[in-house]
Amino acid sequence: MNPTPNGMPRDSNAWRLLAATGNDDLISFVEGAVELCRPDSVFVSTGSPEDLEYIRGEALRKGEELRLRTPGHTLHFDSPLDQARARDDTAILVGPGEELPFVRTKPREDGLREVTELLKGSMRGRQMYVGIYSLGPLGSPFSMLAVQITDSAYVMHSENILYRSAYSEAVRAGGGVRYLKFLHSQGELDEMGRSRNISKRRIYIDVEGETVYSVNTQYGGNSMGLKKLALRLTIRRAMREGWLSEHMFLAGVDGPGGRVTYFTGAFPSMSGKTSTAMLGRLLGDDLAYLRWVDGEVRAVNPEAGVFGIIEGINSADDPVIYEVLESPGEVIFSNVLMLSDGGVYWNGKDGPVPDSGINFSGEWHRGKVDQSGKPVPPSHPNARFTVPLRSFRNLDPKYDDPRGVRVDGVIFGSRDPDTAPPLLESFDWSHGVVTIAASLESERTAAVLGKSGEMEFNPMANLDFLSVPLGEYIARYLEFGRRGSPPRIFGVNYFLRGSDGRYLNSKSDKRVWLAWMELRVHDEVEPLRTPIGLLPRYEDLRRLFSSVLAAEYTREAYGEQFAVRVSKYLEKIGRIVRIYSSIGGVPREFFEIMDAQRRRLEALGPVERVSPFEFYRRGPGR
Ligand code: SPV
Ligand code: MN
Repeated sequence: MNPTPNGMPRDSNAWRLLAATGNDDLISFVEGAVELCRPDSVFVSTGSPEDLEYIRGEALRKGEELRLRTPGHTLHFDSPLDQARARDDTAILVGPGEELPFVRTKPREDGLREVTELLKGSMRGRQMYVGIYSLGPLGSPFSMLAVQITDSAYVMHSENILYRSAYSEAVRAGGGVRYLKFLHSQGELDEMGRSRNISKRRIYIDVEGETVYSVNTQYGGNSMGLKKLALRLTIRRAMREGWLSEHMFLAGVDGPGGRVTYFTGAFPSMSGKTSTAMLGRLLGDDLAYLRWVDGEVRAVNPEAGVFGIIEGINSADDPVIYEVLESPGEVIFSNVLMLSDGGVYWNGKDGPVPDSGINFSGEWHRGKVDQSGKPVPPSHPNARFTVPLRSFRNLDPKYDDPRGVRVDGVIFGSRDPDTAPPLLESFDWSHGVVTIAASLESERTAAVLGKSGEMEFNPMANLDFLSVPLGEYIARYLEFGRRGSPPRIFGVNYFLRGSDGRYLNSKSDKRVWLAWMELRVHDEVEPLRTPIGLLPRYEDLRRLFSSVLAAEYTREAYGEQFAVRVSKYLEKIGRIVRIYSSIGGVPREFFEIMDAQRRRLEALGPVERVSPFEFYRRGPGR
């Protein structure tokens, strides 16, 4: 089939499937993409088992994925220059005069012109795949319909795993729905099937048209529209409509007496989000939509799978994920080391480092260095696995409930070496939003291109995706909490270091933190009031370390971990207030709360830190 310049042949199956939706906006989007990209043919997926199988087969046949030894396992490689989200090539397209602090923007007309030029004829000789998905459980008031167009079977295969196919829903919904729209092309490929023109990689988010264009890239975070590209669009919808679209996991935590309490948690990429979600009853590991429903905050996961970081996953620390990665079943590995026996290895996997294999850099052997003499690890630090949620044995049956689950706690995690304690609770919603969530700073990791290790301001772990002015986003967050009795807000930091540079906590300590938060939500444990918020008390942690981990917890460990780092906190307040003073639309309440926190800390005197036991003596404080 050769599409005419005027779009798809009317006698094609693809056309019939599209026309059946009766949605003009959807149809003209696909037709426009066909005209622009000039594919040889168009495949519209209905999400049927046959259609899903067809895409799996295409990914293998075209070499976008390689078959591995374990049934259902495949492997995909991205270009060495295309291993993470590309901030510098990503922009939000804005109208005249519109400004978004901290986020790359580009004038809308220029951006559309540029990306249209790059997409022109990009699918010649290829098939175009069209997938329709629901972000969120089918038929849920939380959910939105989205359409992905791509010339990559790997991208469509990934989205078939990560999202709920919704073709029938689209037919039912008809012309009345507004789709989120995504158009992706890998662009020209090199001999290994990787995007060749990485210097012309562009990811442009047209918020006005609720359409995202992505070209000359394959890495999932840049190419899969429904993940982080959709997040830019849904944040805007959420703000308009009074709900929250967040970079958060969603999980249930078991409490006493068979009780399950649900939490969401926002962490910058590679800072413990997935591993925290895995400790509980999993509903989602990356994204959550939160809404007020009948007087309570409820949430769903827009996704149906996990695109997770594989580095460091081993059977002791991450038994649930490890089991999935070692068992037959649908898994796409990306950018790990492929061994000659069809197995894979990733950095930190159980067992010895293999001698050789093939990885994102080509042939690999132990000791390999790159052009600059730097060692090339077996797998890229941002190597990933893509699996359906239903593969996890800790999946919560409510993950697909159209009503979502009631959220009682919201956790914000940072990767902070020297300021935030391992765990704290805010005094209330506003205090948490301002001093924990909006003040989040974290070390940069390999999940975005650039130098790892530098501290970055990352409010709500959502900064990369903020398509709305930060000041307004904060204002909406504060308002959200005033509409009823909101969830508790907690801060966690798994990366606090001692003066010798060593981490003060072990990986398993987060189980104890979760247990404490679960009890706090139900007011079953007393907190310690300090100037920065509510800390756990030593006696309670000692009891929980013993019951949860069968471990001892010493007064010394507690004293060191939970000291209030006064001078560091004051510096942080200075930095954060400077940032928010430089942008518009920040509510006055924000500065008042920061000021009050500063005054409480200053009242402690010119000290570097104060032991938590000091606050026992001072009584409940103010
Ligand atoms: C993250 O980096 O936050 C991810 C993976 O969840 S990506 O799709 O690249 O955003
Ligand atoms: Mn993420």
